[in-house]
Amino acid sequence: MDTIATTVSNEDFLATVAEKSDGAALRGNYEKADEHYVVEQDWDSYTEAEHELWRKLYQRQMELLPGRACDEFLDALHKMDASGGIPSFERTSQDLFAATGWRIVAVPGLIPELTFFEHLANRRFPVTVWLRTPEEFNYIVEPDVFHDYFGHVPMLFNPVFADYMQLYGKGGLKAMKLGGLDYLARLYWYTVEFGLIKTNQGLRIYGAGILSSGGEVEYCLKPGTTSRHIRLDIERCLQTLYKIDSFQETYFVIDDFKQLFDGTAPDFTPYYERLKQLDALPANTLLPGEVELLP
Ligand code: HBI
Ligand code: FE
Repeated sequence: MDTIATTVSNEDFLATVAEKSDGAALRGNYEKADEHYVVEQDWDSYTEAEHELWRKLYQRQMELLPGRACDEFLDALHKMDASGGIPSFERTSQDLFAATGWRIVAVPGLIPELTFFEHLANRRFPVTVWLRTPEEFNYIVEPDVFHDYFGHVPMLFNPVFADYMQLYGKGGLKAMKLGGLDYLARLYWYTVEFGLIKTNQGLRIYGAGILSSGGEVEYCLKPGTTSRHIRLDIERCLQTLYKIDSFQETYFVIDDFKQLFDGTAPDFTPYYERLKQLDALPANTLLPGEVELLP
């Protein structure tokens, strides 16, 4: 493992996240996690019922995503051949490393921001090892293996997006020193989790939070809803609050993945200084001059 900053102690982290997710204890088993919060995937421990649930989740998404997800996602997902059951992270990591130098690391669930950013900065994507229960088929609070693997990993096969994710990780480590973490979390939320991209055929989805969800795939591209679809401006995004437990009220749209990379390359320090003097914008804001991109 490459050099890593000191991570938050296990107890402090578990207490913090338990507090944040209003007391609900974390699902994962953190006992065997190493200092980078990495565990073994233990692929043999998955039950047939879990593989069957994975197939059902996968099948539901594949009924929704063609024509709505971006080609970069669909092409990579097809090559990953993960429809038959919960995949082995090791096997995928070999293909992913060959494509963009990224690897999957197995984690018990949510991990401290510092450790999370450290992994991204070193081209390691943390994927949760446990799968949701059948009762959580339509909605789950914490990211599980379906959200992390199905939603996030295919996009890491795209070289420009893969570079953006590493840049984001490095930016996260800096943001922690500058008190910019809350702002930067919004950029992650509105791009990596809920981002849309403009194509010749119309808007398409690249955000993992939508790609791995049931209802939001159709909703985010439906004309005439109260949600906004506006061109991504980094500083505007950093200032905008987001929704945790409902469909997004704003979707930020990029022209291409290079816009993400170029937008994240500059030093964000001046952005954070300016934003600290401003109020955050409500999630449904439309500022004068902003154009709605989904008629
Ligand atoms: N941990 N395993 C995991 N997965 C995430 O997506 C994740 C995390 N810890 C922190 C976090 N995301 C967010 O705070 C990011 O905005 C950093
Ligand atoms: Fe996610």
